[in-house]
Amino acid sequence: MSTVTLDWGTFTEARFLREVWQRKPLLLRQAFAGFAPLLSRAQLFALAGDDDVESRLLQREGRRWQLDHGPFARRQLPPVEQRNWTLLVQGVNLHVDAASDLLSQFRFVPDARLDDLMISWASDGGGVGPHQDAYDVFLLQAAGRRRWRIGPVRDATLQPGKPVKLLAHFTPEDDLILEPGDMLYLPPGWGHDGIAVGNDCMTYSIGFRAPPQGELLKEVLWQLAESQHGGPIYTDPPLREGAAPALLPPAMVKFAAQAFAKLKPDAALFESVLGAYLTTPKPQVWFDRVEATPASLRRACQRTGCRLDRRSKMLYTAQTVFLNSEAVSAELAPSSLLRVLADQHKLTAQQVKDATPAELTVLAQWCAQGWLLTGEVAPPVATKTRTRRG
Ligand SMILES: [Mn+2]
Repeated sequence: MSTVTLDWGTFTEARFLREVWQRKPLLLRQAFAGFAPLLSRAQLFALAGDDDVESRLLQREGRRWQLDHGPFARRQLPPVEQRNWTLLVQGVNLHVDAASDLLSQFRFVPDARLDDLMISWASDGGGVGPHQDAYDVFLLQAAGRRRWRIGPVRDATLQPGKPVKLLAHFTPEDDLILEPGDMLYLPPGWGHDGIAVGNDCMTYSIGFRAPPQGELLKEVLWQLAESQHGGPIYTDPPLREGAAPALLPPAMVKFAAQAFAKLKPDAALFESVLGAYLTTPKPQVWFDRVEATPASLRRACQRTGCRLDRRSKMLYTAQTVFLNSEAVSAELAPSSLLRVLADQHKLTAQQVKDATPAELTVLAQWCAQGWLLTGEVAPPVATKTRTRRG
């Protein structure tokens, strides 16, 4: 567990949510007083060398920017003394328990909004340039110092020909230097430009994604289209001799429009689509199956309780419970125990002992899939089967 906890100072969480969240930036000096980086520079660089980890390297020389995508062997990264480069490592919370624990301090925001913890390391002068994101973000200074210039974006024109999206006409309104433990909150679309002041600058970005409406629509439409799969096939109306061969038949256009008109989405469909979509594990996540009998996993859960793997995603609605893109069976949909697991990320041994047989069965199944962990060391016959989702 990270021992340093978020200190709102003169603010309170309630006041932050009421006055600041999604409205305006806020600098919290010493929000994490005494914060120590969760990973050393060497550990972070090693993580960027891992196939399962998403990382980017951005180097600047004057007005020239170069972007490369990881994984990076150590020798592929510039020397740390070289100025003006930064390494960005995404999804650190998927790989490091302490990072996952840090995110748990931000659960005053719904889990459905949480994206990840990104760690950026920068040499003196390093940064990603002036830009805006479709994210609410907390920028926690973990080591070294960073100068942030921030301001509303009045002109979203981008600099042409750059490998990253850089604002062409950014006019900052505030100029701040963050020291270790300081944290800056920015609402979506707020312009920002962070530059390392001195070497060994590490910034933790805790990002909350605001999904674009079109993206959610795409998921719903996809699901609806799948449900129409195997519908009628197109047949030609009576064809006439001498018709123009390249003309797209209006009957075919009408046929497609009819399929669309037949779609009848209801509220339950939106819930089930969003529940599955928003609990889909990140693309680079693979769970290791646990080779143990259901009975032994049930006993282990009862003895030690259980907790969600840090990569698992769990949400619920009034109707049902979702884990890693799957909804539970109708029998388990009303389970309050599974909702406790979703909110607490763990169940005590006593809570598991009070579980119904159906609840206990599904907990053991999730343990076998590697989605849920017992307090016991994994059985010795661990496994070669890797499954993305069960
Ligand atoms: Mn940003």
